[in-house]
Amino acid sequence: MAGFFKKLIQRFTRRKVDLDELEETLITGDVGVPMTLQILEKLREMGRSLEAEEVVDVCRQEILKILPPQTEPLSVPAAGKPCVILVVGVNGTGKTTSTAKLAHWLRGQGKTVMLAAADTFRAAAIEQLDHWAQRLQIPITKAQYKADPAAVCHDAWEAASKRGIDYLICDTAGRLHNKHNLMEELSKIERVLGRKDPTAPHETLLVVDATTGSNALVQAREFQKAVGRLTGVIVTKLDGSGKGGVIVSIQQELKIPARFIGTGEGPDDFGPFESKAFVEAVL
Ligand SMILES: Nc1nc2c(ncn2[C@@H]2O[C@H](COP(=O)(O)OP(=O)(O)O)[C@@H](O)[C@H]2O)c(=O)[nH]1
Ligand SMILES: [Mg+2]
Repeated sequence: MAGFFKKLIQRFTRRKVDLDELEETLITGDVGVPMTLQILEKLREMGRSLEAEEVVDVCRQEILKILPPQTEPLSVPAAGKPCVILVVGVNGTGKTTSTAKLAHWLRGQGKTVMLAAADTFRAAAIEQLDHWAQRLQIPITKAQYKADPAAVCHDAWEAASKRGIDYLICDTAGRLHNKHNLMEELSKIERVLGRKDPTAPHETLLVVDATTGSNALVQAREFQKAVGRLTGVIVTKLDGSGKGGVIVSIQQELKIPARFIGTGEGPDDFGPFESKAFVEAVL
């Protein structure tokens, strides 16, 4: 993973860091304007020209200041009721894959899990999640193509609750081009789940694709506005791209923490977000 810190060090070998160039590098690294300004101000305060390694250290420290310290990656289920996680986001970001990976990860933590195929808008989405469920041997609740997604979540909740399942993870549709319907659909899912358990859904996780850069920030803004209670972000496709700066801008602007990261297409290419590892290895 060649992150932009590494590129920065390469770029400024054998010469002092030029702050205008640094500004451009930070902006293209998707950390956002506020963080870029914060870093530049810090460097100006230091009042001397710096080597690239020192600059990278300052960047890391400033970014770590705004990322939340390590917390539990997910809410804990209350006795007798599943902890419900809604997985939302634009098509192609990795919702279905992340739903499966998250289930697999939770099971690795000794939890029981059920999947709900609530993206009924595309037949392929139901098949894709079902395929993962078979492969990973995880129970799934699914319905026909074009079935009511809220009804799927309702039935899944009933089944999960009856079986004493710890976590119910609902994969949802992501057709942002029909935003109004999508948002209506999500609020209906929330209402239906809320009738089963007033505290559900416990988590609404937005999936964003790191390689889309600042588009991910725009998506986070839109979903935050429409859904109103995103509890975290799953950032996918951090493998290979060296892009992950958007984690910083989403945290800083919207105060939504990254909770999990995806680093490949396999079930184990996934894990909790760790801020220190992130600034050291990903950026
Ligand atoms: N390289 C890589 N590919 C990913 C990752 N997460 C998902 N994908 C791929 O991205 C594509 C879209 O994923 P999918 O889960 O179907 O997205 P959805 O439309 O949001 O449900 C698939 O080809 C996935 O295998 C990741 O972390 N890394
Ligand atoms: Mg999908």
